[in-house]
Amino acid sequence: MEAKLLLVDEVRLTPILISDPPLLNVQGVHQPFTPRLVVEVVTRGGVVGLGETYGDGVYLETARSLAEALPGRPVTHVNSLFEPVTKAVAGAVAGAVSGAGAARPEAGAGVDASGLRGVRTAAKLRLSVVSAFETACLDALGKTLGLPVHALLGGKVRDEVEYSAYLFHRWAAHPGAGGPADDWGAALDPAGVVAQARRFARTYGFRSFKLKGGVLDPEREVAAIRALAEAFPGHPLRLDPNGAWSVATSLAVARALEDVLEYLEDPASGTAAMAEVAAGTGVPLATNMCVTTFEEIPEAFARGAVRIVLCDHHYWGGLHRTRELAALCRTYGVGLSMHSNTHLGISLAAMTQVAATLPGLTHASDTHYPWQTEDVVTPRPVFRDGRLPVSDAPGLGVELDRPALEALHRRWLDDDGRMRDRDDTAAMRAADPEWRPRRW
Ligand code: GKR
Ligand code: MG
Repeated sequence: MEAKLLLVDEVRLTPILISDPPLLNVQGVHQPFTPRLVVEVVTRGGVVGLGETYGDGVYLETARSLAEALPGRPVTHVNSLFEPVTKAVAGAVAGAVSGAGAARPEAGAGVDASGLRGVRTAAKLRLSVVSAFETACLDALGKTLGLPVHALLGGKVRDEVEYSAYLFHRWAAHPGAGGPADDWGAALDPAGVVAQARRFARTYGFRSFKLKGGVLDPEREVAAIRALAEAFPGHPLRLDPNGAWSVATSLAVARALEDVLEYLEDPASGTAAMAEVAAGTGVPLATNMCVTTFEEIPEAFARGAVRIVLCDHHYWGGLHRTRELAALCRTYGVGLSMHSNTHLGISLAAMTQVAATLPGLTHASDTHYPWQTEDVVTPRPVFRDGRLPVSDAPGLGVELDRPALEALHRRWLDDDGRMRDRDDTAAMRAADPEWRPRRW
């Protein structure tokens, strides 16, 4: 193999808008359409590698700088590929981050307002973009060598990856006319949540269930988990209000559900509050909000704030760095699960490939994928018994559906700008102009 065939020839960036149902969270409601970004890294050998990440304006802007700088660099050098490039764009990104925070004052300066992934920083934003390029480089390298991505990460330790059903309180339709529709109907009480879980179990075979909390009063969310425990005795159950509760409320919920919860995810906001909750309950606490960077690990682990960290290759900076996080968790006896945000099949393939290589992945991974009615890969992945098979095909093992990509890009081009940045609070205010995020 001639080394120059592995040099990047061209990078194509395609921002898209994908249909998203009206799922409720502490920040508001999902918009009718959510931005994602598809990255294609083309090698001089003509091989195309795929990556996917958040598609909001600041991510796109950062991706454009990276895309310009990559041609001529080898896809094999994922450890050093991005450093000089990212330094060059750091200033621009820092400005964009403070700008985004300022546009959403109720979220607080520097707080991630739409993705609920903890504090928003320039470094994290940059890593979220780099991750899509890293994935695309690994996909291109794997396709060139005829090896799956998991082989490039040291090899799989399992043939299937287990996912959990991601349950949401939700409306039947988006407010106003014209948004996308689905046939799930509303779920705003325990019976609605159980019906949703039954459909997830019937259709996909999921055994483990996570309910997005921070939407209704905590007693009503406790009742929903109790109803799930009754409907699915012995199944792993999780509740995640994205830091919406005080320490006292978190402890009351933990007491009420201690006999049925697999874990309680981000009941309170920040390491100090999480440590206080952890000290007062035997229920394991998990997070994708107070441990989202390597810098946040020492304090959180030293204070015993969390027993499980949810990894996410997007904001941890790629598949290699996800494995570094896993090694740290293993060293400190902290469990590992996997976080998700609205995503398509390229990300799902990357999640599955890296999950297959993590011996310490002790919990079923989150995924929003069953909520998505559109995709840019073909054929669409199918969950059986709550699991996805780990592909041994070269690269990520997915094929781009170019007509679908073009259609979703056209939607992005035709948008008047309102959907290009995900803003769950603005979407909620379309229904209730006075609405403000609540805390209990
Ligand atoms: O999709 O509404 C949502 C979730 O709340 C998402 O934004 C979170 O990042 O799924 C995530 C979580 O586990 O916190
Ligand atoms: Mg969470």
